[in-house]
Amino acid sequence: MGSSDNKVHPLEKPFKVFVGYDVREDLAYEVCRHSILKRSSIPVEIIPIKQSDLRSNGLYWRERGQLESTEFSFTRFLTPHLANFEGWAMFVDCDFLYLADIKELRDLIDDKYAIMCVQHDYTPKETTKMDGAVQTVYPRKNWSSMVLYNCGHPKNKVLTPELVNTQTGAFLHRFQWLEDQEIGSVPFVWNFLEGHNRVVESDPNTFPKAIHYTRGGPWFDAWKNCEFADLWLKERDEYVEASKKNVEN
Ligand SMILES: [Mn+2]
Repeated sequence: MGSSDNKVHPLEKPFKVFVGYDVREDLAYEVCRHSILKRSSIPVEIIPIKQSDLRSNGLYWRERGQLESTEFSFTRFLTPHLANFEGWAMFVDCDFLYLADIKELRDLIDDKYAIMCVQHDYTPKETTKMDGAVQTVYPRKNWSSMVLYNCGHPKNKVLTPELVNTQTGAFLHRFQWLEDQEIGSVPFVWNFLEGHNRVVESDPNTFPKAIHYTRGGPWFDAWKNCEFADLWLKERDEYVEASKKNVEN
């Protein structure tokens, strides 16, 4: 048990992963969670961001707007606050399926940045998403769906509940509290947009490490045959099996 080995250190603080939770997508959340924990070689703490809890705790009070397609459209920006403005923490939508070890993503972290994310250059074809909610088009679309937050970075101190409850969607989703050079880049395979990004068989650097079913995933009837639906359904079956065992034991 030398200090030079790669084993998990017993005192290593868990990597905090906040997952956007929506009551309409409970199963998506559970499968996303399962996919992270199953493959992780580091301690991870998964925390669902539930709007109803935040409302009862007095951290969230803004009225729901017409353009919010999920319950976590704005609450995601409370991630640094929820992590006590300490260390790095991740936010991710619930409509992700992880295929790789989250340690690989954590190892990309660079303290010189305030946040890091996949910097998609992307205009969606659909005008509606999921169960008919309006799809809006804006710069930096989808950047905020998976973000590594340097919670202790001085620039992120502005992300108080007061600001998150009052600022516009454009300000928050475009990270307008930051300068461009304070936003680090992560390879697109960590936020691989189903229906948009493509696998090139000859190039392993294009194989998804985290699939984002951004148009809606197989937990919705309309998307049960989408690309990579088989991978999500397999993971769901594993999750269901595992949760049955947990009940029995
Ligand atoms: Mn999403």
